[in-house]
Formats: sequence, C-alpha cells, structure tokens
Amino acid sequence: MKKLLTLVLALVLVMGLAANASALTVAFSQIGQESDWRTANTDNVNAAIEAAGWELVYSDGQQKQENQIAALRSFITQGVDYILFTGVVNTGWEEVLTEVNEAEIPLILLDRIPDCADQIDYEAAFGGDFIEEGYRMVKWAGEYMKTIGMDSAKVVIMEGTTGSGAQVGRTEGNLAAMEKYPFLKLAAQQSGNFTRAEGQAVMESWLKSLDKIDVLIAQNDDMALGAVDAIKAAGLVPGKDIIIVGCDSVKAAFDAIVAGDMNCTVECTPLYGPTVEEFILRIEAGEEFSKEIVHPEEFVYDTDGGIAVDDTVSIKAADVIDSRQY
Ligand code: GYE
Repeated sequence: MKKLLTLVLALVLVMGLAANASALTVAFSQIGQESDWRTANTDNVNAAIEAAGWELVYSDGQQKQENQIAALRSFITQGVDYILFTGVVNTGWEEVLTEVNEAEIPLILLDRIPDCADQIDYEAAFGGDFIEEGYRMVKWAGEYMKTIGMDSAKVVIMEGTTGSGAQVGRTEGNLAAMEKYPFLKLAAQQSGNFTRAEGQAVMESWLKSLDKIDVLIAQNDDMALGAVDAIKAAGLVPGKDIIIVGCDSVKAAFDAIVAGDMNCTVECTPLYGPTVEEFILRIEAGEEFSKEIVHPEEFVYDTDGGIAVDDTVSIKAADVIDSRQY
C-alpha cells in the first residue's frame, strides 16, 4: 500500500511538472530583420518554442534599443515565464536586465551577449564566437592568397552594426589575423550595418574613392552580396578582381560561391531553436548551467575546399549547398 501511494505521489508530481512545462510562456526580444541570418534565427527559435507547445510572445525591436527595452518591460508586466534576449548593441542594458532579475524571470542570453552579462543573473547563454569568426575570415584570405601566389593585397573591412557584439568581436578577430599576414594591407574600414543595401552603397563609395581593392572582408553575407552588385555595376568581376569573404554561410552566399561571385563564407549558425528548447527543459528540471557562453560548432565554406583555417579546414560549398535550409 505504501509503495502504491509513493508511486501515485510520484506520478502526480511528474504530471504536475509536465503540465507546468507545457503551460510555459516564453518571450523573445529579437533585434530586427536586417539579414537572412536574422530571419532564419527568428523562424527557427519561434518554431521550436511553438513546437514545444509553449506560448510565444515575440517582439521585433526594429534595430532600436529603446524598442527592446520597452519590450523587456512589457514582458515583465505580462509575467512571462522565460525571457530570451539578444541586444542590438553591447551597452546600455544594465538597468532593464536588472529589472528582469528583480522580477525573477529566468533570462536566457542569445547571440549578441551584452557587456553587462557579468553584472546580472542569467540562466544560460548561447551564441557564435565572433572573435573566432572574424579571425577565420582574414586567415582564410591570407591562406588563399598564398595558394594563388599573391604576395600583396589591399584589404577593405566592411563592418556590421557599430557597437554590436558581432561587429566588435569580428573586427577584433579580423584585425588580429591581419597582423599575422603582413602582406595584407588595410585600405579602409566602414560599417555597412549588416544589410545588403548598405553593403552595396559602401562598396560603391569605396570603388570611387580607393585606387585598388584586392580583398573584401564583409562581416556578413548580406553585405557581401550587396558589394557583389556594386562590383558588377562598376564593370569589375567579383570573386576574381576582388576576392570576397563573407560571414554567416546562408544559402544565398553558397549560391554566390558556386556562381563564382564570392570566394568564401565563414559560418555563424542561426539555428538556435533546439538549443533554446533544451535549455528551458533542463532549467525546468532544476539543472544549473555555468555562466560560460556556449558556442555552436561552425565551419568555413569556399569554392574548392581544403584551405587550413585556424583549427578547421574549409569545405567545398557545392558539396553542402543542398542541405542548407536558410
Ligand atoms: O552575422 C548578421 C546579423 O548577430 C550573429 O547579425 C548575428 C549577426 C549576423 O545581422 O547577419
């Protein structure tokens, strides 16, 4: 009898936990819709939350910090169970994230981790290793140039949204790798704000103002693709006259590599959904995570493959293009 009672009690407990987990409301403060990466990230995270049977409260910040702050405050007022957060820029989040802490809503940091992360409480953090990505981009260019026997090059760096984690980290990585290849000379550095339109405009102005550009390091694929349009419009051949390295590894970049318009894309995966779901389930089960940022495994893709880049070797884009979902 006692055994039966224990069993029934255990069952009630488990069912109670499951019922609670299934009634969760998960809020997501997203940055905006600036790139193919962002669209894929939003779709993937939102789909995972809904597939788990949780209620989704989604907010698109439209690249404005004040919109994101207002969204976080409204999540607190609504009394959501979890908050997923990525910040458009690195700074200025202490106050509102402290309010989230005071409301005791578990916070999961994604993608662009704010500078104040070590002053606030969060359950878990997941996102790309931006410094490493930036390092790989220039390293690929340096190694590739050795294979084609080019021993001097003018390099332009097209940066992402100024002050964003992805821009700050990738620029740090880009410049650190430049130091390892003295034959790469920095000719210009400017933000294209992670969008295709601004990438095109920045490239147009560089093509007018600079004598020569041999290599474009674009901190995302959208800007690289905008630059491809500008280069073609100027009567030059992208991928040949100007070597182009992008970042993210979206399908459109793979198409451009196969068409010969781009040379390389360093991966930054946007597919966070399964990890977010796993984090929430584990937190619900009482597990505690370390404060360390978990980075996904990422690769480098190019025309032929086989270029040694830091701790990985590039993969031929044509071999994987069919499996790319975004
Ligand atoms: O690389 C870019 C997007 O924060 C990792 O933001 C993200 C970056 C991504 O706009 O395409």
